[in-house]
Amino acid sequence: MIKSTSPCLGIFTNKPAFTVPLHVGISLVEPELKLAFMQKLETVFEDNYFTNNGPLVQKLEDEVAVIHGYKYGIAVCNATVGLLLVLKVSDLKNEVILPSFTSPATVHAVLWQGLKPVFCDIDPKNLMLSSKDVERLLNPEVSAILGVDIFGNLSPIDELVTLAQGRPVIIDAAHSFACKKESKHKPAIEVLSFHATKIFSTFEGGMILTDDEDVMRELRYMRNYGFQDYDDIKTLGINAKLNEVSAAMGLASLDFMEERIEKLRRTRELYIEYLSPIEGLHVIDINQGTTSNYHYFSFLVDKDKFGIDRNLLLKVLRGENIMAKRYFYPGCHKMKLHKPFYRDLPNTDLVSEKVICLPTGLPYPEMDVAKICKILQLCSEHGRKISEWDRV
Ligand code: T4K
Repeated sequence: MIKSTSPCLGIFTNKPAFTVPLHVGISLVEPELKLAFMQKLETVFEDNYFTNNGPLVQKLEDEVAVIHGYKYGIAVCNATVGLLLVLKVSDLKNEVILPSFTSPATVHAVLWQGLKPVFCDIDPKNLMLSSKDVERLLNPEVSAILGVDIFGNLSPIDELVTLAQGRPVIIDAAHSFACKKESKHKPAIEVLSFHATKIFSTFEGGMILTDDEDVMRELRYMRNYGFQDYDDIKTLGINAKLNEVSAAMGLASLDFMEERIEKLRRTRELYIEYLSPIEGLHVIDINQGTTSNYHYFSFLVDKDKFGIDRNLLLKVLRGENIMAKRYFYPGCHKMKLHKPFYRDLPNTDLVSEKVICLPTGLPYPEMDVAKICKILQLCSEHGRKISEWDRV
């Protein structure tokens, strides 16, 4: 029953603001991109070459490595398996420091290698590993630092390399395709994700980036069952290859990246403009000096000032077909499987209880952002009414 005093929200009216769901992470595929992909697909069939280090995979590796300033790119079937190979090739022992505020994929790569994850807290301003906590956790058992670039921000690489004292610093760069920042040091290895929900997608896929020729060679054997030549196995391998259809999508997408990033930058600007008058919403900053890809737009919800908490806000937004996400909740240290590795992580807890990501790959950014922010405005004005609805 709709009461006349209820705000005009989907949870009361059963009429969502958007008829087609808006998803976090999914970028609208440009019609021209579809066409470019279909053309590349033709060449895959003409060549009759579908996988096993094909010509399109090789071209994609070269182009993505250049974008990120690395000598070598090693395309893989997804970032999780990419991380797994990287941890194996790095010959690590005992402990690896990593954030808990990440996808379980990062933690599971560590566990698959029989290593012990040591969960580190984050800086709540930019969600990157807290250098102070890394320093506290370093001990002779730690063999690597695994940083995670979150939401288009980049890990504090100079600080991490200095703290690591010769141990490899590996970066899970699943979120940071085409992000850049001036720095003195470079990670030993980075791993990008090309999942369908990423700014640059090959449907499923990923790429390992490195400057080390030996590591590159070893990784190429590892992703192909360990084969160094016909009938000659050099190392323990797996099937981690990227196929030519995925590579075709990647190559076609490269031409659209600049425009897509600019559209996302503008979308972020609009969100910030419309949300700034609303109390209790704290946008996660992009670090100064970082050129982001602006693919994720995230903020923290302060219930006392905003009127409702993050979880209730999620329900309201879903009632409008705005499929917002609470990346990453709970922190990995609070997941049942990871219980043996639990540590108190106050900043991670604070962020994962309050964080929310809004859709960014919008069909009509100017109109859609205004409409989404209007809903947030209504939430802040009618917190009590919405909480009553939730209690029933
Ligand atoms: N490291 C980090 C920091 C990561 O975030 C991830 C993955 C990894 C490593 C591992 O990368 P990969 O091994 O995947 O290469 C999604 C993605 O599946 C996952 O790749 C990603 N992180 C994570 C942050 O997001 P879910 O469980 O949130 O996806 P899902 O199915 O809920 O999709 C999100 C929204 O998009 C939904 O509203 C549905 C919609 N959607 C999804 C797909 C796949 C579509 O509209 N079309 C689609 O094709 O994990």
